[in-house]
Amino acid sequence: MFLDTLANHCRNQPDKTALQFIGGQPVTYGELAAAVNRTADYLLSLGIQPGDRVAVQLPKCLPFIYFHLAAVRIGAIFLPLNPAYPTAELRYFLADSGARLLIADAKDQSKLDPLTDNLPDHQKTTYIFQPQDSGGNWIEDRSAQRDYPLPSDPDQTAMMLYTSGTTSRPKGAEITHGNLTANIASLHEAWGWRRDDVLLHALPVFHVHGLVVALHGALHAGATALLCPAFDARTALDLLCTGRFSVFMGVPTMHRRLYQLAAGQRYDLSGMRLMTSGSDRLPDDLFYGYQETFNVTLLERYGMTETGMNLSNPLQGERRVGAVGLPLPGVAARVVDPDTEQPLADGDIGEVQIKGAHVFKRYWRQPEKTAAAFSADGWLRTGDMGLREPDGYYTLKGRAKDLIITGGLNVYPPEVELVLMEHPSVAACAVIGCPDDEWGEQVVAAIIPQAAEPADAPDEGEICAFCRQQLAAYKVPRRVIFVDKLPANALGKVQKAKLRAQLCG
Ligand code: MCA
Repeated sequence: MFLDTLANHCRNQPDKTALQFIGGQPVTYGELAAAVNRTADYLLSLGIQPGDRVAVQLPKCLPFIYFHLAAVRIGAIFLPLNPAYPTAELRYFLADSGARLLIADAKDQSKLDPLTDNLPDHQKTTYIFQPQDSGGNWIEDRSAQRDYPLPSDPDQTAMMLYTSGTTSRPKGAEITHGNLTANIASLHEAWGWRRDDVLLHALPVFHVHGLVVALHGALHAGATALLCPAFDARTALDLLCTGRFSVFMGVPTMHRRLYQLAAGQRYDLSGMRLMTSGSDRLPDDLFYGYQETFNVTLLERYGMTETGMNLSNPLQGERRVGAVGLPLPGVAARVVDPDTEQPLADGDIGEVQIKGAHVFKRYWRQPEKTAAAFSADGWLRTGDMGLREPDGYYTLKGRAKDLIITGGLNVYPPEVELVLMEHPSVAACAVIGCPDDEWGEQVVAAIIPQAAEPADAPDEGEICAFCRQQLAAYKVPRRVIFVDKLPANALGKVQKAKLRAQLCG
């Protein structure tokens, strides 16, 4: 399993650098093992048991990685939380997961203490002072020597990641040790990970993309990851130009910013072994622009939180513009008629469905939603529409579900609509995604105001401020448009395609 492979690297190459934050000290594989052991010792001293949920809301930093690896290696369930979540969202995740422990940034203590006081399952919050420091107040005096048995049941849940739904509050997708291992082994093979790879890691670590695909990928290979605390295009481009790196992974918004920064100048990054793009569709102009500007053909791939990676353009062979590639090793894919779930002929558009050892176990305490996610014969319904070319390449063609992707992050319109409807001046609303060059899509709200008098109508700033109290900033509408009516079908359901045609312009 992934943890065994990592443990072997820690034993066999203790002096090799595993991780290094920009401007920070290198952490060797041996030091990583010791820090993770000490952190595991700390978690055990708090009474954390296998199966307990350990929530971590920290910026991208070494303590985040130590707590992640320590929690999974003692058999607890690691729950990463976006630091951008406001208290209202955080309360939901902690209460729903029944997290026993929260690891948080000490700067948030005054905000978090009153929240966690009222959570029945919550036992303790550990505050980390200066997360960017490599040391840690929680590991002083802890043993680095104890040898903990690694979880051996592939069906045991290792992590839980919340994904939103079209009709309900976010659900915790349970990812098992077996899922992690299957996914990382498959990517290792497909992308030819090497021990001498050096990854420039600029993604957030609270998603599958940054945590599993990028970070686990490098650690599983026994390679080195240099981490940026946040993505900054200038820093990333300067680093990529040093020639020190062989692998970089990003979302289209990051690639767009790098491309725009180059502003027509040529930079030869062809020494990079692998530059990938994912989490949202890679626009054609960016694919070609990258080739011209950086002498690099981006490798586009397709995944989701519930599965990790499913499809990928090949490392060797054609990286096809607009396509998400071929099924990864160990992954089965098909395209079906969304109504009958009968497989379709090549070239016909239908729902993409996935099967394999990488597919998640279930939604936390949601048997009905879990059952609804799978077909009768066990295929995962991705909700993404697409087609298969006769030579096996898949191309995505929109979504069956109501979803916006902005900057590589998923926003479910119903979640934003529910918040908007709580505002006293909103009579009705609909949230859509409008195309945007930088972000892929932008969140836009169409609102029918309550007020009969124009003077009483709400203003855009007030609506956005209201949303900001309850939603992470990336979910807050970038534009609010007041309308007299919303296009609806005979059943009164808002026709979002029509609304997009009217408002996106
Ligand atoms: C930040 N903002 C955003 C986003 N990110 N708004 C919409 N969409 C976003 N994705 C807000 C900020 O809160 C801020 O709001 C304003 O935009 C400007 O922030 P800025 O500093 O420009 O943004 P940034 O911090 O540079 O972030 C942009 C980013 C980031 C680097 C593209 O969003 C990012 O790291 N995206 C990657 C997401 C990712 O890893 N996705 C994988 C999940 P204000 O000014 O109002 O405060 S999907 C996944 O894992 C599956 C498995 C897969 O296939 O990969």
